[in-house]
Amino acid sequence: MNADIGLIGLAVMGENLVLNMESRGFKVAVYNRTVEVVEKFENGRGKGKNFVFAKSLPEFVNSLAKPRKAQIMVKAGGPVDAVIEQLLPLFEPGDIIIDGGNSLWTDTQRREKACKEKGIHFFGVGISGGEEGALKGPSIMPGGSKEGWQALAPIYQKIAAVAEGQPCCLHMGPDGAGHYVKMAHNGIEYGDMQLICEAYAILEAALNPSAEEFAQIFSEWNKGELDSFLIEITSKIFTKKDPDTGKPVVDIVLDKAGQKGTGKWTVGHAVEMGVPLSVIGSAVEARILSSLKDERVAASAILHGPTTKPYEGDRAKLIEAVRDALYASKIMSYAQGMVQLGKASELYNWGLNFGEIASIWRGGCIIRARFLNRITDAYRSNPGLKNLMLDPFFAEILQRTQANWRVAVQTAISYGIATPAFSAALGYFDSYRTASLPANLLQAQRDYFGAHTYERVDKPGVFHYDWYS
Ligand code: NBP
Repeated sequence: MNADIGLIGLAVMGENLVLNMESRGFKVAVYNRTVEVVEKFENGRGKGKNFVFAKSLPEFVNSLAKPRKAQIMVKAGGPVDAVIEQLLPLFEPGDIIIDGGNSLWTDTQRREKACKEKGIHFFGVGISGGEEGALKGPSIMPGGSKEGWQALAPIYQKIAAVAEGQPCCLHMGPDGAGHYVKMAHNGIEYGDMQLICEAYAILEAALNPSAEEFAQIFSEWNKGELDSFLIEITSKIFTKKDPDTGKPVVDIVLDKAGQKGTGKWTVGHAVEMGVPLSVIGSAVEARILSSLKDERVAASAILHGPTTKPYEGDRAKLIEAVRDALYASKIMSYAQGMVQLGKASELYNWGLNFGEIASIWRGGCIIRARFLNRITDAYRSNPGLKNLMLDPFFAEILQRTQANWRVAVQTAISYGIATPAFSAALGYFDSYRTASLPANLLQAQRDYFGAHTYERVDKPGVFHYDWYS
């Protein structure tokens, strides 16, 4: 009974996480439903290391030091409930069950409540960084009781990535807070990826750079404000050649994007709470549209875009404009994501700390980026910041980049290139900074057909006009 922690589910993520834990000095018990997987690990990557290779759940539970800590790392949904059900009769009050998968936050809330009734702490822990991050140091977003966190912090803060000397793991709040923050992180990841793809699409349509030139453009961008994991891997993608054809790999990959669901959850809940999440929404829809490959191919023979000429302007200036548009649009995406987190925090009384959230995304995770330091600073200096665009640092960037942002979107429009996320980001900026929107006409329409009433600009009260007289 001396394993510091146990983990159930030795698939890609689980295996790498336990190797990470063991490498930091922890003794880890491991178990997997299909026991052969444990045996394979015992004779493979886990051989000779400080693990308890449990072949049954009772053996696994009995090997854990008290209070027992068991992390579930199985497929989200029913499998998590199945494992909890098997663990509960073997656990005692004070023990801790952790779900480290991508679970829906409402499932986590339900599970936390059920475990609490039995005196057991339940933690929903978001883990980002893919298999590489799991092994070398991910960004970790834990949600659960303060008391349980005291017991878990020494382990999770030691296996997490480190950014600016700080572990990328802080207690997010109670019950579903950690899984919610992870979900919002995934939504932002969708936005970042789509924005990069749109930058690529505009440049390709207007300038048709070679793969080597694209690699150079992205690698240059990665040296400045856009410095991030996703820009870095994008520059590397353009350098890879397909061994069969000798063509750039990017040119032989089919343009049909997949998705696992966290983007849809993020957008769905934002809409439910009345939070605009147009950049991430466009990114989710862009993946859906991309998946309609056959329909798009058929439509391309019927519906034609504008007749275009080779770009006649300055190439370097257009590249700069697209870079600025990407940066400004990215700021909009994070601004919307942070507003969503704020609204969810109010709704569930989580007390989320946005400076801390931005700080733990600076390392280990897919959206890690230099500008997260600035977001951290923005919320640290003004925890009540209503919208990231109002922070003086970001307001200045938006002022400085907006002319180029418009050039990039105009160029896309003139070439008939779809840039839904760039356009949605600009639309959000223009709407948010506008004192008078055309919603006066909208209210008049609502009042006309449905007697929904309206307010006036010149006096208080609620009014209805007799439109049909
Ligand atoms: P998978 O999501 O592919 O799940 C496979 C694991 O689930 C196996 O260990 C399997 O056991 C176990 N399992 C299943 Br399926 N049904 C079970 C059941 N009813 N009872 C017990 N065990 C069951 O693994 P993964 O890709 O490592 O991801 C784990 C979690 O981490 C997921 O929630 C995922 O969304 C999340 N995540 C993944 C990544 C990533 O990059 N892959 C990144 C971040 C988070 P078996 O061997 O007996 O079939």
